[in-house]
Amino acid sequence: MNDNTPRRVEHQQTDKGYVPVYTTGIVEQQWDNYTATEHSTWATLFKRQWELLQDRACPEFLEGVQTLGMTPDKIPRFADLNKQLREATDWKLVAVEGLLPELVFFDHLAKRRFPVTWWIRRPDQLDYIAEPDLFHDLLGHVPLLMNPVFADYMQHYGLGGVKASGVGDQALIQLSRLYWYTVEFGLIRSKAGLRIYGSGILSSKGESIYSLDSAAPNRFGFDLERIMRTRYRIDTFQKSYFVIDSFEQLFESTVPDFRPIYAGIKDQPEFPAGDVQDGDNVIQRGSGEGWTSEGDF
Ligand code: HBI
Ligand code: FE
Repeated sequence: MNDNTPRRVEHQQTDKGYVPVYTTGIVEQQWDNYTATEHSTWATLFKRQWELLQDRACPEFLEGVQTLGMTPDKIPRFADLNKQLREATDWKLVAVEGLLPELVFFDHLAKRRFPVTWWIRRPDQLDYIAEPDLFHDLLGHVPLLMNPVFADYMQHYGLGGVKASGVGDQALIQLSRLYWYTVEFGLIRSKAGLRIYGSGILSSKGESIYSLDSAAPNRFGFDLERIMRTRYRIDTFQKSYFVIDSFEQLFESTVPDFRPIYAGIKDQPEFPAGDVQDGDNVIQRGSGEGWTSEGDF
């Protein structure tokens, strides 16, 4: 056991009873085993998003892709990306099979390791896949880890997760909403207008267009407590987006101790994904067109 051991882990039944399984979930990327089809899936998805994102993604993302040297030719080798990441922000990618137990995931982030799913989606899943794959993890999450302020936010988020797991399940749900509405589906104001920084949008053709252009969703100014009380969609485009002014604003939101916030909102009602409340910082009120009422997570 070393200092990479998470504090609370899964248990497994053995002939000695239930024993903790200490696992980081880390595997090898095994780059040589990718098939021509898999490289070609990367190429298709990368070209399509790169073109679409030129005037939609925030400048920090576009710069990150270029400095990392990601190209459509081949699925990137994590070891190559790690050289650039190490120099820029001292983050490191580790290959994993997929979703990790929450605390294991938080523990990686807290140590500036980002878990990247090693496998890529099948050719019939180009437009939608329910779980994170290599394309979502690499193109969606990794370029912004080259930005020092965003990189620090991600580490602090992980540290907050480790702490929240000692507070209780409600705190973990509230914290996961922060991840969802920032890291996965966040929008940011830039000099050139509204831009995307959330990985779930950056890796989706449909939502890259919808999140900025559609009149259907609400767009609110960033509000930590509001986010922590807001449910979200996992299998449709979002009904609400939260817009930050800068990555500094995002980082500063994770500096305070969240415990008084968890305590303060513990007995307050949560909000449906698409609702607008009195006192909301509304940038654009959604038309709600095309929404289904059921299905908030
Ligand atoms: N594991 N590999 C991986 N990637 C994630 O984004 C991830 C995870 N485990 C848990 C998790 N996300 C969620 O709990 C977030 O809300 C933090
Ligand atoms: Fe993600």
